[in-house]
Amino acid sequence: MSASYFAPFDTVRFEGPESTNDFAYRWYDKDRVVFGKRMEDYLRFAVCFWHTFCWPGSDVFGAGSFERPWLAAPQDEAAARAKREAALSFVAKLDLPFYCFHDVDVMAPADRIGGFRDSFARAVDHLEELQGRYGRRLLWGTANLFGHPRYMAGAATSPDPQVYAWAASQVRDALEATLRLGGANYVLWGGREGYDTLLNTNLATEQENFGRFLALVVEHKHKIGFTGTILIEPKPHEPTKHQYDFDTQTVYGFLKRFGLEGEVRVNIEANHATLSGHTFEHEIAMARALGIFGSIDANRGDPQNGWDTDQFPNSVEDLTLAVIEIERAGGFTTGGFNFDAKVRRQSIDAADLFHGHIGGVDVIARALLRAEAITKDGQLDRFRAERYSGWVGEFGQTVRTHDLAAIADLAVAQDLAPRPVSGRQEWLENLLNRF
Ligand code: XUL
Ligand code: CO
Repeated sequence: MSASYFAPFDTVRFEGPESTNDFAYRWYDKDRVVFGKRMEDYLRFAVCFWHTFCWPGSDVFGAGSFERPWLAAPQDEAAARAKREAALSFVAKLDLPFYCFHDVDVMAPADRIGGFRDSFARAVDHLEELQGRYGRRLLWGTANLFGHPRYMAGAATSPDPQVYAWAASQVRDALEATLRLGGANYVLWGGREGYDTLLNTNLATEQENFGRFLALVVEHKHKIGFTGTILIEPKPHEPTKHQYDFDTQTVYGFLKRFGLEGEVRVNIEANHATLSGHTFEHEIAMARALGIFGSIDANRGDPQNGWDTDQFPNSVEDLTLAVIEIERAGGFTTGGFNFDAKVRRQSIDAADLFHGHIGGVDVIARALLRAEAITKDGQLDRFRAERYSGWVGEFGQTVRTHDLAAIADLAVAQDLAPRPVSGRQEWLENLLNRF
């Protein structure tokens, strides 16, 4: 009942921009070499469990609209198995290399801690078998520390130490499962790590506990020999009014405070960036500047909506700016592009899952080709280098290495009158539009 859901569809292949086949890639040619790497190895695409196989098409006003066979009641071990089968078969049908999951996405639900661990362990055994059968890999694993009511006041920032301990159990198991499944990264997204009202919140205690939790996760990672990257996924709010991992710069300050800036990187999600008032490319550029760029959750928001719509990316223009920043950061090491995106509630067919992913893959592949052309052309980078060239000259070096009074004296002695220089924004925008 599971793998057969996608049986009517052929494996999606590259057919080029002239193809008339809706189920083909027009730009994603996995073997084509871009920036010195095969596209598949550069982009490292992943399909996520939660939106694509777990979410039933519900919203705050209405019930699930999708008829996925594995979501039909009851949600027992057989249903979880069927979901896992369907998921890995779908990733193979898309011919994408990776997938991502939360513990609760892949297992039959269980409320008591012992049953929860057993159910998750069965899921991991099965996933290991499926990875072999379908030739797919794990980009990252994570624990869901936000869905169950026990986490409504936070997990690592809960006022209740018993909740903290439950979270520790989930993270230990999810981290060890990620290691066993050969996962490249482990993600922490703190959806409930924040507060709804200061009236009931002790910020200082919550921050201390949050920092210590992260330090314990890093310690355990080393203890078990996990060599992948620990990633924090920033988001400013939703579901909590104020989330502590607000954006990349905030996360960096937090990592510095707990001495973890060399241990943890960021997983940047496009629509989390826009919700925090930044652009997607700003967050990538900031992560690069701070040396903590890790991975990407690809999606988009809606300019008229202030919440997380998690739509599939569809702007080559936006993605080009993002890929330019990724390339400037040296490309991915353990990270990749995970589609943290869902089809719309009215997109109820299996075909819609293909259209969503194929579109997202092609938009990013096309952006990659544009970014390469822009980078090869060189004018953009040359302009930027020229703009800062004063800092590599003799005067700039002097300013860099002297104290405030010495720099001030220099300005006075030379009777400085620096001339304003155009930032050429329109010219730069025109330049980009030529590609
Ligand atoms: C929520 C979100 C999560 C994380 C993983 O907005 O993006 O799905 O990616 O917990
Ligand atoms: Co995400």
